Amino acid sequence: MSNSGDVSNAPTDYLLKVDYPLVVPVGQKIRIITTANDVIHSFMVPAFGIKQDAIPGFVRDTWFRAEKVGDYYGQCAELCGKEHAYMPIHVKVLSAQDYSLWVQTEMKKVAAKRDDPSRVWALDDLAKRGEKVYAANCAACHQANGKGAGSIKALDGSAIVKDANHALQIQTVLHGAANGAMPSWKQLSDTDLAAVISYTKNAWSNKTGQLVQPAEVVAQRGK
Ligand code: HEC
Ligand SMILES: [Cu+2]
Repeated sequence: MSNSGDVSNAPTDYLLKVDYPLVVPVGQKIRIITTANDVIHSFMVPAFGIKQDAIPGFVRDTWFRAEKVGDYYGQCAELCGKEHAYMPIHVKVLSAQDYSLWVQTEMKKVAAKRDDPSRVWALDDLAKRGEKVYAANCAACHQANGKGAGSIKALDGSAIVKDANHALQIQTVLHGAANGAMPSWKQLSDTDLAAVISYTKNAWSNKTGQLVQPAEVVAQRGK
């Protein structure tokens, strides 16, 4: 093929496809919370008129309400490094009915993977699992070294994390804090929550030896 510069046959979603799009219901106000763990990025979706910097050490928010179902694309809008061209954003807007179907399907997938919350764990096994939960969900804000940044509080040395009374930490992780700047994690399983809490209680300089079993998380959910 000649290099004529003709792009009329190029796919319209070139470099815009992602593995897991952001799925939202149509007509609802959606709040986006941004931060970053390396350099400044920017969350931009032109069709919704939103562009919000994602800044290490800061938690920022923006919102949109999609008026029509469909697939919408955006890209990182801050020149952030050599991979800048490969930070696509894909928002999939579904009707209320399709959205609740999607939620049900995802909940079933999660439930299928869920462990028995009455299992009693040894600290080593639970903390090992918690390290993975931490890397996947918490490190973007609190950093791999637990030091946080700016308004994102450090977990290394935190009085709440080291407290021998586990209730406050479990409640903080379940319900979030600071008006959502620390998000609620109640969608994680009891075992994953017990694991990540036990991990933070023993990682870095927090060598408390404390262990939080999934049953404690179950009990705190009801409070
Ligand atoms: C979007 C950023 C973000 C993510 C992701 C996040 N946190 Fe936080 N977290 C915060 C912020 C901001 C605070 C401080 C809230 C405040 O000002 O009280 C905080 C506070 C906390 C605290 C209280 C610390 C203290 O000493 O007051 C705990 C415990 C905590 N987070 C645990 C977690 C765990 C566990 C995860 C992962 C499952 C997690 N966080 C994911 C932003 C985040
Ligand atoms: Cu970027």
